[in-house]
Amino acid sequence: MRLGAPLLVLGVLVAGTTVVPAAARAAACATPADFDGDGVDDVAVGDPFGDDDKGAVQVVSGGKVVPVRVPGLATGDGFGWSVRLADVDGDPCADLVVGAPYADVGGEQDAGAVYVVYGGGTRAPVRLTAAQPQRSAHFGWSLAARGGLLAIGAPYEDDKQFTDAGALYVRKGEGELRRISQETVDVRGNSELGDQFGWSMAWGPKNALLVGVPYENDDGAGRQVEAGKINSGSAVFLDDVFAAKLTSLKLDSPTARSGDRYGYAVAYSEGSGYAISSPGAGSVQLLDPAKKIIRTVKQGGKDGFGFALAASADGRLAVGAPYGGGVRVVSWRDAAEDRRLAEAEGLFGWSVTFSGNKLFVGQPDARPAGQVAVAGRNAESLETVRPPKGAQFGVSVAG
Ligand SMILES: [Ca+2]
Ligand SMILES: [Ca+2]
Ligand SMILES: [Ca+2]
Ligand SMILES: [Ca+2]
Repeated sequence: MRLGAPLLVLGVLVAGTTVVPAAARAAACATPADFDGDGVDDVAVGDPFGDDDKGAVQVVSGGKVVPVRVPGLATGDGFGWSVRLADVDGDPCADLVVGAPYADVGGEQDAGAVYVVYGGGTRAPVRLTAAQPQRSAHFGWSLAARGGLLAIGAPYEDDKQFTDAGALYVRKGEGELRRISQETVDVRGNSELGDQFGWSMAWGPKNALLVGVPYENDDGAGRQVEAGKINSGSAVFLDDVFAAKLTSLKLDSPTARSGDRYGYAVAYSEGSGYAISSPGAGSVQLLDPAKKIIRTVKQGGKDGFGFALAASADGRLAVGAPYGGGVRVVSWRDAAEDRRLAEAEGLFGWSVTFSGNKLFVGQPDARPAGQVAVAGRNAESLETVRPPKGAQFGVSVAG
């Protein structure tokens, strides 16, 4: 199959009706990670500066690299800055959730939008925005999705008078978005200048959500600004984001050092537990499902270790260190299983995701237009996926 062959046919919205091509109607998605209905698990790759700077997402399916189209993108939208693969609507096909955090919404510059692109080609894409779009909130900067659960980060959203304190939005199925910030009743912590609550998120068991707040300052109780340990970071566990009365737990940076950015990336693997990174310190905490810290993996802070995290279904964690530190794969259960992929060019490890037994690693700065490296579970050599056309292919990856 030729790279870039336009095989993916999405529903096209024409004058308010969805026109479904006959070929698309026949799509029968065979696995939970099959988006295009060819029976092969897919991985989505974001290129937010691709397609003449509107942003692009390509689906890697077997040997094919196929662009995903949505109508109405504008220059500078950053479509593909974040991406997740999940079955949002409960049909047999996986769907894509794509952030466009620089999209202008209702006249508000860079408020941000998120697209749900349904797999199988039977439904038109849906665009989600905040109920009150705010200039430079960057809604869609971060995403977490599992089945019908969707969380959307807007870490640059102002909360009350606190600039860039951050907020997140959650929904179940196709219901309304619920907004949560540190000022929401019973969420631990306070909104403060530049906290960037919602920078990272991971769904835990049931409706639990782990939220990274990497630019939080460790400054004791109460609300203080520009004091204490600047950008030491924190992480907030929300037990059930749809409960009428929220309950939560806040963990502060274990190092309490300025610039460690605890919570920069977070992950969860069912049955194994949570992971929370501190790229400034170059460390990643592994916690069990009861949120007890069981292990801290360290590599030092010079190479951005913990910049990106991805959890596999079988209890492995990939840790990206894109500034020259390669990627490490560690296990919640057994330290002897640790493995390392050597450093490679182009911000190798900027993004990571598992798909079945394979690990996909973004190299968005690789020449000429970014690439993604694919590692088999035990294979020594990496395969490389490149887009037919692009700018920084691999800024985000999702399997
Ligand atoms: Ca597929
Ligand atoms: Ca679906
Ligand atoms: Ca814009
Ligand atoms: Ca705070």
